Amino acid sequence: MSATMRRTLLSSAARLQIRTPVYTSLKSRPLFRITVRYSSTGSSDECFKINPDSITIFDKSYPSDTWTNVPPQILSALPRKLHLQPSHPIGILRTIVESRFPSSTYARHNTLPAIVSTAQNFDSLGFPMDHPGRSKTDTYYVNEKTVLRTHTSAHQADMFREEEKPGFLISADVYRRDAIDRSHYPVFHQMEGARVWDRKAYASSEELVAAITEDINNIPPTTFSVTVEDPNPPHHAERNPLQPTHSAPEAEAVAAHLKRTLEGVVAEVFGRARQAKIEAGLLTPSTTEEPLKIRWIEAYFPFTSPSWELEVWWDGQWLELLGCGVVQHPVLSSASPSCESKLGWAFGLGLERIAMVLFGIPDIRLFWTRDARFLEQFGEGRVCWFNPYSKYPPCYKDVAFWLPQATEPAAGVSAAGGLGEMQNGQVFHENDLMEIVRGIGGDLVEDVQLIDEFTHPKTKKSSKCYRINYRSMDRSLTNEEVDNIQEKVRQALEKEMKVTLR
Ligand code: FA5
Ligand code: MG
Repeated sequence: MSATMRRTLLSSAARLQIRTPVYTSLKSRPLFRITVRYSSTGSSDECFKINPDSITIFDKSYPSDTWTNVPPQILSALPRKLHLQPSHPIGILRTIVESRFPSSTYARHNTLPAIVSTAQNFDSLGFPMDHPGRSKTDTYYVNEKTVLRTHTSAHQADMFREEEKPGFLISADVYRRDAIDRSHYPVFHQMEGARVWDRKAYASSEELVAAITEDINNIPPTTFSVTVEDPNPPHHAERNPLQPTHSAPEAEAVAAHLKRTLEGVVAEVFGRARQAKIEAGLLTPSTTEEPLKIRWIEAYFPFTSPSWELEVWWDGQWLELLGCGVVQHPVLSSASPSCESKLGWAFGLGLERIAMVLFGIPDIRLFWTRDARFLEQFGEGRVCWFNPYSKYPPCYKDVAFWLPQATEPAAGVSAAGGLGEMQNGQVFHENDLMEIVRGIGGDLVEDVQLIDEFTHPKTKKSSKCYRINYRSMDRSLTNEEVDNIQEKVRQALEKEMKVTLR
């Protein structure tokens, strides 16, 4: 293969590794803007209506503008609230996590509205203006100042301001434009937790540290054992710095409380998962004698420092469960003057990823099915191993195209207005392709993978080939039906993304 011709065949494992987490990367990407217009309006039983100049959602009207990019099928998910259904795997898991947090200390918030301001979702948390998470390619905008929350952290500042208890727990649906595969869906559920201490209640920093350390004893014990790897120092001047407002012993005490709390959550959840596997005959009881293995790794979030991610060793690989850290003092002090004297921790965990291993659910789309064969397998307060009712045959179709040539971005579009990958003067953002495929194929799309890309040595034009894998959760698809969808996808890619089909 010549040096000028770049041709890569990417396995799905490699694709997973190259994807960067939304809120941990700060890489800057060149300007790119795409406008996808959706003409459909919600049917009469929908909670929304898309009008020419506005969107009405739950009877509230939002003027639309050049930022508006939220499509009807995403708005349709707003009333589902899987985390509030007591017999749904997401609701069952939410309740298990809650059981680790005494309600006397941690207030519960499970019905906060999904439509938030950019101030709540980004500004209150100290996201820089050029953070990729603000981009239209990553976030669903109702309009310039209004988004579907991309994480439960959007409510942190409000909770710090309003909540009288020293801690809170939130569970909620969150929305992100993202890849399509078995573990990514544009709507998923998160739980946010936080705990603060007020310096004013203590005579000295030593007393504060002693009180936080004493509180570790109040964390409820678990019957399941875990081994914890925590190879890094509790903070590091460059990689994971202390905040200027915290002494080392203060930050270390807060971090220890945070880590012991979350280790308890993981021990409980994965201990129950093992039991369910034994009951299903998938594990021998002797395996339970090996403790679960979890590890802490250093991370970055704009709203915590130091920060970590927690991973669990499961089925032969490390699985990322959550992000957390010591709350950035400006998040507290800007929330309210009464929070100026406080310090504490926060975490955010993804419920789907955990529920998939807890219940043995092989595909993230299953959480959204209304098929009784799925729903009837689960009961309130019970963890059981999912018994697949059937697996229908997959059908894949490839689409190959040349990328469009770059055009000047429209005047007045900020750097956050659309970020794309620039290749030899051609622009392309994969999430826009994912969104088009999802908009047409809906839940019939199992995954979409880049299988081939190269740059022509003479023209320098770049080509990409994506494989779209179609499979229904509930029935067999006909070839004709899939051909039909694929043709619509091809037309939409040509029209909306200005690619040249090959
Ligand atoms: C956040 O969303 C931060 N708000 C977490 C946080 C809260 C950090 C408080 C510090 C303090 P992140 O983007 O990594 O971080 O997502 C958190 C978790 O959500 C991930 O660990 C993962 O379990 C889950 N998650 C993220 N993206 C998806 C997705 N597309 N589908 C399913 N689960 C996802
Ligand atoms: Mg992450």
